[in-house]
Amino acid sequence: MPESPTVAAIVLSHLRREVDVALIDADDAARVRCFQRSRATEVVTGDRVLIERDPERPDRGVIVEVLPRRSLLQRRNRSGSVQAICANLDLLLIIVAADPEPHADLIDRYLVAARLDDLDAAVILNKCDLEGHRAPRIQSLLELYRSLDVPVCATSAETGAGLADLRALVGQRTAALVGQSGVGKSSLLNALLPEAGAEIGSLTGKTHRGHGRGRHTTSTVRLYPLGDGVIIDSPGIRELTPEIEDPADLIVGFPEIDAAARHCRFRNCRHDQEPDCGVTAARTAGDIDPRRWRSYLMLKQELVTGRT
Ligand SMILES: Nc1nc2c(ncn2[C@@H]2O[C@H](COP(=O)(O)OP(=O)(O)OP(=O)(O)O)[C@@H](O)[C@H]2O)c(=O)[nH]1
Ligand SMILES: [Mg+2]
Ligand SMILES: [Zn+2]
Repeated sequence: MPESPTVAAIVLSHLRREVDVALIDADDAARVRCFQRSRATEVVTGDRVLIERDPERPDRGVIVEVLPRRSLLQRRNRSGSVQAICANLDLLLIIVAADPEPHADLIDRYLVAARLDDLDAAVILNKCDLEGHRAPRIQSLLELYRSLDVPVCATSAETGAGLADLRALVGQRTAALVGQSGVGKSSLLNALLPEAGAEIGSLTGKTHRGHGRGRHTTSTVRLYPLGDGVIIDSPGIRELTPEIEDPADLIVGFPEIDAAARHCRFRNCRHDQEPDCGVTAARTAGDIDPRRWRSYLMLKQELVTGRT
């Protein structure tokens, strides 16, 4: 029997060894459930792959090759192992809301991951229909990221405010909705793409004990075509340790600290007790946000101890 020819496809989602893909450049844009041959590169949502369709059942296939990735968003698990989140991203949409209260350090960590992977990033304040978004702590948080040249936009999945801006921001790119649980990532996806029909957390659930904490509604990373671009919904997370080979590279996610460090007298300055330290000077002058500094130190500590 002749082998069936391989066709190109994009990975929509994957659960264990079952991978759902959509054919690229095929007349029918068919969806095919594929299995991965063991010992092959572990596929991840967003991967471009070559598949062989089952001649008997065209909705079934086998992944024969994972094509080279232009980016790979990864995190380090508590156990220390590296987990891939999605491949071939261009843009990280870091979603926050006044409720649940933002974990600012998580935003910093996403920005580090984005910089290291050469992705663009934006901070999106969703639920802007809620009064709480006007609170000074929320506004000053957004102001901080604006000052670091991170695009910031406000949306409401509920009223539709800002959705046109969000759609324009994605444009022809591949963007992932990331952030804490309960901020409205899946709600934004559904608002942009009603046919996505993603499950969203119930209001009663979210007002329960453990609000936005133990409760995660979305459980898999899933990709959807959005106009000429692509949007990926992902499960909410509480913690993120970006995968960084050299802890010294962490600084790319903290451009204000990096800029100040250029004024240190010593090249290997630890910005601690050293004389003529540019970072200490900038912190004293109030040019480095104290929370950002703590966030940087904590992440650095984590990366260093995680390796010993
Ligand atoms: N008021 C208001 N509520 C919203 C908005 N967007 C989402 N919500 C509500 O917030 C809750 C959580 O929404 P989800 O879309 O499930 O949140 P998620 O970020 O996908 O959560 P996970 O899948 O657990 O990561 C739901 O009760 C939504 O109805 C919004 O713009 N305004
Ligand atoms: Mg969700
Ligand atoms: Zn220094």
